[in-house]
Amino acid sequence: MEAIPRSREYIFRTKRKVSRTGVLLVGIGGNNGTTVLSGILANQKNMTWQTKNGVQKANYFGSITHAGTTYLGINKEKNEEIFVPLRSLLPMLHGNDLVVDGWDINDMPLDEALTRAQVYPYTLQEQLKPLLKKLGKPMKSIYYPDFIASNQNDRANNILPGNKCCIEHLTQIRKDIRTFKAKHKLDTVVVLWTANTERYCEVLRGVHDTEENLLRAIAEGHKEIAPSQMFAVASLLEGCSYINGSPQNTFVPAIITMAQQRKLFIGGDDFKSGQTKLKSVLVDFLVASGLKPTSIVSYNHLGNNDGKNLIEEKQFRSKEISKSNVVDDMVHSNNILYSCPDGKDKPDHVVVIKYVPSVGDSKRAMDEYIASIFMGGAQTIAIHNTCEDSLLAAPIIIDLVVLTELFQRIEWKVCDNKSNNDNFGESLPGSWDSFGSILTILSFLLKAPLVPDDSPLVNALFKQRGCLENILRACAGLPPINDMHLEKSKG
Ligand code: NAI
Ligand code: DG6
Repeated sequence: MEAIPRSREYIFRTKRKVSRTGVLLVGIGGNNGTTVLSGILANQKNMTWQTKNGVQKANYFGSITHAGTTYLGINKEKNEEIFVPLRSLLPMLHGNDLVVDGWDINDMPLDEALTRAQVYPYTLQEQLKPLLKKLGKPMKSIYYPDFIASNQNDRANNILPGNKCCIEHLTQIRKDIRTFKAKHKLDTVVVLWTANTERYCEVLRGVHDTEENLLRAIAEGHKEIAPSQMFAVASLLEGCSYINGSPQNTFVPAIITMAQQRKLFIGGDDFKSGQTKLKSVLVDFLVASGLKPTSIVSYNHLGNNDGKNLIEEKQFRSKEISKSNVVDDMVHSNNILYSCPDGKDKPDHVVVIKYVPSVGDSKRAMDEYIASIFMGGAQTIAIHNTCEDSLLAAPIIIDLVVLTELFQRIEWKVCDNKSNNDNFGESLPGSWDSFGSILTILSFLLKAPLVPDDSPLVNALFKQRGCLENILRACAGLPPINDMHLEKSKG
């Protein structure tokens, strides 16, 4: 192969005024919904609470935009590495500034839903409850029973009339978005799905392919239109970006085109919290070291309502797909280890999820990795990861909103006069343009990143972080991190 070095200059510009932003959560009464809402309230009020280990303060740990840093360089005097908060690079929303509301098919008031979630310690719950009580109940939602597990039926007591899609549902959701925006005098609203995992919809020509067909199918009450698609359509029609925190295939071609035509963002799918984050680091480490993963087996058990919903085959299948495709890029990156052209030597990858009510939100994830090593040896790594699932997901939700708002303010172009005129066969913006509607830059936060057809799918966690970090750095006029450390070389 021959590679020809070329250079090209890009210019980025960022509007500095942060928009007043609200987030509407679909599924606000669930574990993630109440955890993220309460976490923001606790931070806004600087809450502290007593634990057996001492006093705990509210924080935003787990949020890359609030607790992540970036390397700035070394100082002259001592050759020390200097790191600065990632959020100091560009004007960014703060979690405390977010206005939150949402819908749920269950009418439990939010203060009671906080208790139901069993995520926060009792003493913190007691401080949060009066604040949540003032917020009352979630807005009524739409419920098409075929899309989530039948065991959720008894939760569905806060729903708009009708059990299949219709224009009235779309109209009401759009009205809710407009009312929320006006009530809080917001510039920007992001709608985010953190409701139950739905089954995949069957993607049909004449239904899911164009905006016109989709809107007609909605009006006709087509059975393959999922509630999540209704929310996505309503959001885009209201000029709002839409994020999918669950694994289902909400983003059918018509919805992608709707976003592209309106220059709005969509991002998904499925929050990447614990087990998958670790997997996308561990497999990267093995493959990058020249070790060949041959089997990956991931067991989970959890006892929250998410686990209950995933008991049923179709909902489990959505999650299984999203959890299983997360090592493909790393396997593909090394054809020395994986040399079979038909992919027959890909690692075996099995995902098991079991519902065990007594562990509640405290999910157990057990993984076994076997890798083929030097001279036919085998390395087995076993991991046991215990954590409140919602405490990992909540800061990710905040990041998704903060970054979506930020990327709405960024534009870029290729600088004509300094670029090589040859565009290497690519179509690149010569005039100011925003990022494409499919917000791939959010991949670090999502298990099954949605990418445009012509873009590579990257799952390796630190490549995803590098993409995000380096784009933020570029916008601030800093070079990408290259880890060559030439700046430290004295010789
Ligand atoms: P949850 O079951 O506690 O909350 C979901 C809420 O959505 C429930 O209150 C339910 O009543 C509501 N709901 C269901 N259908 C609805 C609809 N059509 N409209 C409005 N509300 C509806 O589940 P949890 O733990 O909050 O998780 C939420 C989603 O996030 C699940 O799909 C889960 O798979 C996904 N997820 C969670 C992660 C985590 O670490 N907690 C990570 C990755 C994804
Ligand atoms: C059991 O796997 C339930 C799921 O909702 C997960 O807890 C969730 O998707 C988080 O998965 P991960 O792999 O990102 O930790």
